[in-house]
This record gives sequence, C-alpha cells and structure tokens, in this order.
Amino acid sequence: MQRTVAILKPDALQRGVVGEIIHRFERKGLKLMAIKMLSATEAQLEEHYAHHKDKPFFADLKKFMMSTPLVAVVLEGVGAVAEVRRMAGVTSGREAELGSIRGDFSISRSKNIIHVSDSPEAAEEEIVRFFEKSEIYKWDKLHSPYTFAED
Ligand code: FUP
Repeated sequence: MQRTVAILKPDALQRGVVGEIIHRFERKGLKLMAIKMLSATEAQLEEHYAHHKDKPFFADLKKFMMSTPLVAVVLEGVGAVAEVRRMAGVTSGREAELGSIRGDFSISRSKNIIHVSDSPEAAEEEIVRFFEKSEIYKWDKLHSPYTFAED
C-alpha cells in the first residue's frame, strides 16, 4: 500500500478550509496515518523546496510557509500519490480544474492551499522530513474490502 504526504499551507488555515480538505481525503477512502500541526523551519523548507532555491519567488515562498503553522497528514491507499495529486489539481489555482482542491479553493499560483508529494520516493523523503516515526500510526481500516475491492 502506498503512502503520501499532504501539507495544508497557511492560506488553508487562514481561509478556514482545513477540515473540508481533510474530509475530502477521508471520503475518498484514503487512510489517515498521521495528522499534526507544525511550524516549518527554514532548514526544512530549504530542503523541501530545493528545486526552487534559485527562483525569484523562493524568499516569498519561505516567508509564506512560515507565516502560520502548517497541517501535515500522511495518507495511505492504493496509488495514493497519484490519487492525492489528482485531488489537489495542478500547481496554479487559476489553472486547476474545478472539483480539485486548488481549483475549488485557490485563485493563485503561490497561495495554492496545499502541497502534495509528487512521487512515492518524494513521499517517503517528506515523511522523514516532517514526521517522527512515533507520529505515524498503523491501524486496520475495517471497510478496506469495500473501498478497494479486489484491486
Ligand atoms: P507543486 O508540485 O504543484 O507543489 O508545484 P511546484 O513544486 O512547482 O511549486 C512548489 C510551490 O512553489 C508552489 F506550491 C507555489 C510556489 N510557486 C510559486 O510561488 N510561484 C511559481 O511560479 C511556482 C511555484
């Protein structure tokens, strides 16, 4: 079973849509394995956004991500990385499809509500970056046979 990370950004907290977003993941059938608030450190963000460190928006991105606590979750499910990416929508809230999280809650490229892992390898790195082992809970989701059937 695959794991993925979603991080609800300061605009999700300020707009009061954290619960609605987590609710979408639950309704989809993803298993919540960890959920917490955290204050991202500069070191975490520099590692997390290393691919953007030379971009003109990097300083603003860091400042934004440190402007409030974040809400981070670990979700598990069949193909969870791709499913959660599909649920998040493309990077810009102006381009993301209606029905996706960014398409429904954002009208901006930089204030785009949520981060989601972009590959299973990235997900595992992000789990180590943002969570302690003791914060990840293994539990049996009793309706899994109904959610996933044979696949
Ligand atoms: P994504 O994988 O969809 O989160 O997108 P990226 O890794 O390309 O971007 C990470 C974050 O950088 C975005 F969520 C917002 C920020 N960003 C900007 O602020 N401006 C840009 O032009 C591109 C990204």
